[in-house]
Amino acid sequence: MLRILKPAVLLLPFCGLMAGPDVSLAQQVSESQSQACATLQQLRNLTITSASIRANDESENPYCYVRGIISPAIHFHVQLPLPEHWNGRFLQWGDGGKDGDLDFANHRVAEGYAVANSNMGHDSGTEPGSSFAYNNRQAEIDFGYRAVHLTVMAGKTLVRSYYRQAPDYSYFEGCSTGGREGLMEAQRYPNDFDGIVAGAPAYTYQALNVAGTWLLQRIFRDNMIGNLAVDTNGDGAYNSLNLVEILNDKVLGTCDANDGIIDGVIDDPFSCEFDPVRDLSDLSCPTGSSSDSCFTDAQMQTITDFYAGPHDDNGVEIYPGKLPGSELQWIRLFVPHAGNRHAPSMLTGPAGDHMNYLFYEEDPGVTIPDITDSLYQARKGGAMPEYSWMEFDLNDYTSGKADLMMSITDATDPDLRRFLKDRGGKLIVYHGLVDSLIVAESTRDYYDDMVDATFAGDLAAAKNSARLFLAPGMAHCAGGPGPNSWDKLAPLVDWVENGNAPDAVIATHSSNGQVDNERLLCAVPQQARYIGPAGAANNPSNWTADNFQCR
Ligand SMILES: [Ca+2]
Ligand SMILES: [Ca+2]
Ligand SMILES: [Ca+2]
Repeated sequence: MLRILKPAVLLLPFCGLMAGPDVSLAQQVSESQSQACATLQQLRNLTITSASIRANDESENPYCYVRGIISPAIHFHVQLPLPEHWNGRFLQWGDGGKDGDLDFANHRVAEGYAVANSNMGHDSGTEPGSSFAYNNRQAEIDFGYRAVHLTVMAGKTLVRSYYRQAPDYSYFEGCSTGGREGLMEAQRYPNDFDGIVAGAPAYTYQALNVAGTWLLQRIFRDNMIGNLAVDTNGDGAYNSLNLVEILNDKVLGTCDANDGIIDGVIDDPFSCEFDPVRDLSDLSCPTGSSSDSCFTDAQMQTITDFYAGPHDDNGVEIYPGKLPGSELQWIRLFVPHAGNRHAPSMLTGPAGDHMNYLFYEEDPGVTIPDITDSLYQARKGGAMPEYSWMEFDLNDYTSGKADLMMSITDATDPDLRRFLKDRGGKLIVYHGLVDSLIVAESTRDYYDDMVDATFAGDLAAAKNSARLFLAPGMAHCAGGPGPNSWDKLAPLVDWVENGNAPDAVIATHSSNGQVDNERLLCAVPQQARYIGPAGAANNPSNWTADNFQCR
């Protein structure tokens, strides 16, 4: 064995130089450049576990890749462009979902940013979903706010050591959980960044998980009596999604044209007056029957619940309902059907185990064996009692049982004076109007509250520091029937460094790689109005940014 192993070991360095990606790395990086990166392992007061040159699949330029640990369980990494490629900026890259891993932002590294990200204090490989938070307050605090801030501190320390200067500017970019992180930073650590872009922020973290769990309960109730997918041949598989399509068609028929353009997108869903009971009355099923072309009373109740959102037994709204026009987004997230094996992504993802581990001060129990089994009776007692999402009582939210966890996970403080005024920071918030995971109405509410608390209600003054962009037809952070793609960071950098406040950004929608719709997204309260060729607003060839104006 030794005879075979020995030459192989001796050959390894040569293999590294003569084959694979290391060839180009060796050619591009000098010994002193490699050494400058590796030296970061010696940094005092930080636990650095590795530092070496790496290739970037988004760039021809390799970069210095650093990993480290912050006690007790935060793992972080920093992507440092070589000194001659650094643009002088630090970027904290936001996380998604419950995170638990290291996220790369190779495209930003290619642009010259020094980028940091953490696992938020837990490893999703060993503790998937919310399970990291089972009787673990430290992990909850790290997930809530501590991991991001300390990663920023570590990242800036590495920047100073590697480039021998502090970053000229520091930014945060993220969506969803990343959006929550951005607002959390603005509220708790106002000196970390010069600019923050927070997309679809999960900032009312507990309330939105109440909403997700409750909507699952509504659609799974009584063995799925109100399911919006239909089992058309009685074989137990909910195979048809026709009713959701009909509902969406009805909503678009009521409100799509209100903005002057029939394009499958409702520019202002807040003013869309769609009443399912009234507007679907001609489509109710004859008593006792069911098909995929009519709505039963139970299905009508589900639809009403989705638009209304969760309220406690005293009628207090816990979270806004879904906006009209978002119906097709409900399918993937909430509707059990054959195409998702009756396991919608809200159940297998964020809401399925949230109440087990991340909601109560003391966790009520572990997840049931099969999370999709809504009829399962959780076993109580013993060392590992079970708890099913079906038994969650939303009154626990308003009665204060989530108060401790809200103080850790929620980023609801509307007073941003320290960040926006004392620090002079800039904030861009964006949210898609057909986002059905996190509802844009909640983000609009935060922006309004922030204007009140930080600028005494003066919107014009607020817009000098913080702008909100609502994207018609955009789903959760990306996708959807409306324009949903643009560079989220570039307008913020231009604002911070050149004083160019963004009145609008140009967003595109693509099908099969081709842009087929382009619009201005306007800073609230303005909206994009068509100013193109008269009488031709419905012609898709006129859906270009220069045919619109913010008003
Ligand atoms: Ca991460
Ligand atoms: Ca429209
Ligand atoms: Ca817990």
